[in-house]
Amino acid sequence: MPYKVPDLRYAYDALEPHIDEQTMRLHHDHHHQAYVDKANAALAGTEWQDVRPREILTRLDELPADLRATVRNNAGGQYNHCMLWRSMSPDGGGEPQRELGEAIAAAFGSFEDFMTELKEAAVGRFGSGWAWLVHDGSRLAVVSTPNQDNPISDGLTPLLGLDVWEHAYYLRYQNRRPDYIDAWFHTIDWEVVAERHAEAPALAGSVRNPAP
Ligand code: MN3
Repeated sequence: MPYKVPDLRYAYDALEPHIDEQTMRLHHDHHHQAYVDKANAALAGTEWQDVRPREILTRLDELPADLRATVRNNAGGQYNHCMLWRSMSPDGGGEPQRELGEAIAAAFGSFEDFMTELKEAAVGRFGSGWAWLVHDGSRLAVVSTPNQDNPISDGLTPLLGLDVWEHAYYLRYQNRRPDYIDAWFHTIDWEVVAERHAEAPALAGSVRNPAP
């Protein structure tokens, strides 16, 4: 099955004023679509065409050398953006509760300390890339990646990804990446992140110890 761009669960303007409608239209309909089209073109007719992005990204070293960079960038673009749209909500923001809230406090000291660390990772990412909240199999951590790389390729389980490509914010925030990040925090759907957190230990184990 070729990859496809999933429909948003909310209207393009539903994340206003934090993320503007025009950015959402361009980002979802054009930037994300371009990753999907390039991934499908690269994978068509190969033994990898029916393998889901999540699995491909854990097995990049098995890909033929002439496919690897294209698939890494574009299957990565597909996986990262599917995660991103699901992570945002018009009812987002606030703080995670219960197990995820406690795990964040245990790993970072407090929710505010976590926000500071994620923002520093995102602001400090030179050029294009992402900042992530990940589960490493035992606890939470913040990492950043260049381009469309996903932490899953390093054996980590991503729970939340913050897109700091200029296409994610330039129309409204121009060069003010920190202002975009502050606004984006108001869109995070912590219930979705909590669901990923609940599933994370099993997923991390399966990546580290793949079935034969
Ligand atoms: Mn993007």
